[in-house]
Amino acid sequence: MILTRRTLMLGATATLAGCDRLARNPSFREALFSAENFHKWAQRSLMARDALAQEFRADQISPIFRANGTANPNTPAYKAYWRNGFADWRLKVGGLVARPLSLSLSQLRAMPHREQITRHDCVEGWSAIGKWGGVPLRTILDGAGMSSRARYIVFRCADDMGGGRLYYESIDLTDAFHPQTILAFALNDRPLSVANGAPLRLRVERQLGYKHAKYLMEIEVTDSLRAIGRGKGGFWEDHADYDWYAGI
Ligand SMILES: Nc1nc2c(c(=O)[nH]1)N[C@H]1C(S)=C(S)[C@@H](COP(=O)(O)O)O[C@H]1N2
Ligand SMILES: [Mo]
Repeated sequence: MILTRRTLMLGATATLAGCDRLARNPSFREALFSAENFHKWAQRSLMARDALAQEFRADQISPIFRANGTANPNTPAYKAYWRNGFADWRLKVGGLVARPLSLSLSQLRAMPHREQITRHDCVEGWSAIGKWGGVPLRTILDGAGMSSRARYIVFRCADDMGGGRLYYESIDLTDAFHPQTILAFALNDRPLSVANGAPLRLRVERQLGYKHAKYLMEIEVTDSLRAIGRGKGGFWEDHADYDWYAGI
């Protein structure tokens, strides 16, 4: 609930006070921040979704960037990748694209990249500041050539959340093209550790921690989230009613 108020207060204007009241109602809230309806609300609310997240100074970096959720996928497939330094790992990019891609870590590292010192906010109530290095998601999507039907980017991960259900998340094209949305392979000038999502994880700086998919395996460009998991666009959205839009 606090989360939703924060989202509304930071993202919108005083004219949304009535909306804020409504947003405390759980079923209205679920509708408002679902993938299906969020864009309609955002368009009407003058919400500046292209604004940059705050960046910090190097001396503000947290001494330890704690790990949350999966800290090691520990599957036979992931262990095999890890054992040889992720040399055989590939990021697949597919779905509604002209040119499906399969990118190695060294190919990703050779692309133009970006560094940013940002604060990660987890819904469970902790934050950490870290310096991330990686390739803008936009560069990858431009390389693959998205169809004009594209509406969402789905991220599929290597970790099993139980019963063979792998972690997944999704964002819309506004966040996909945001300049601070990167596929990060470095944290605090070191290769990403297993705990923090090696070899590659999403940083989507205008949203809460659970949107930042770790252990990336596959990116799928799609026009609908209906066929992904249970249809709400992410593992926690499907299994714990988290909002699909988790703006901060
Ligand atoms: N694949 C995967 N990505 C994930 C998670 C996870 O369990 N698996 N947890 C999420 C949550 S809730 C948070 S807060 C961040 C934690 O990132 P960190 O471990 O680098 O702190 O990763 C997010 N991405
Ligand atoms: Mo989180």
